[in-house]
Amino acid sequence: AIQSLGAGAFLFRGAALSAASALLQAVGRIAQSSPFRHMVTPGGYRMGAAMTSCGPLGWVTDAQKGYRYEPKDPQTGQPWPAMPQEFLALSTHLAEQAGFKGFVPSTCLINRYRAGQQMGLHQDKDEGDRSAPVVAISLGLSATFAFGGLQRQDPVQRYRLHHGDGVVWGGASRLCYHGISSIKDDGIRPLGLDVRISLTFRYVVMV
Ligand code: MD3
Ligand code: FE
Repeated sequence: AIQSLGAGAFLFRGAALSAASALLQAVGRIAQSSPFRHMVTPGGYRMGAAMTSCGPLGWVTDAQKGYRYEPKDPQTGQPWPAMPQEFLALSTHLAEQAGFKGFVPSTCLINRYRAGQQMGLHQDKDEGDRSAPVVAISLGLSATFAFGGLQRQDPVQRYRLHHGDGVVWGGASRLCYHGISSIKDDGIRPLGLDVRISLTFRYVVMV
């Protein structure tokens, strides 16, 4: 079932359910090479979600240089782990179903939230090319996703995202403010996970 969340935004309930355990195994392998870490914003705040990346580029931030994409993991000095084939296949497939043909992500940013962690309202605008959508897959604990407008003060709509759900954000939704409310561990732990993992796929052009 595909649900429209607004211009260019689509929710695919359960789209990653059958692939979920393979995706999580791949996340485990990626994290062995490039571990999850809490990065620091340009303003000096430690981020709540722990992050890692795979693919040709990875999103990083630190207090010195701020938000950017890097071809190597600054923590290991090595290139990011390769994008697993099943990541590529699923993200390209979901993008196509949402009307974005030929989506090939440059990176998958992997966010890991423990209970009590959140991600404040923000825009994703470090990617250079904003005609490509962002594709996101939720695994593990459920989350409440807040989806606003082009201005921070615009009203938000809230959606629950569950294990296996996929979302595509393109077109007019691409630059909308969004965030994740504090994660609750309600005891419903798909595949035994006591964390939420989100896979966010982006196409990045370095200028
Ligand atoms: C809507 N991650 O990594 S994924 C992020 O669940 C991020 O970890 C959240 O926001 C998470 O930047 C939300 C869904 C998502 C991702 C990108 C978007 C929604 C978006 C870009 C534009 C609009
Ligand atoms: Fe975001």
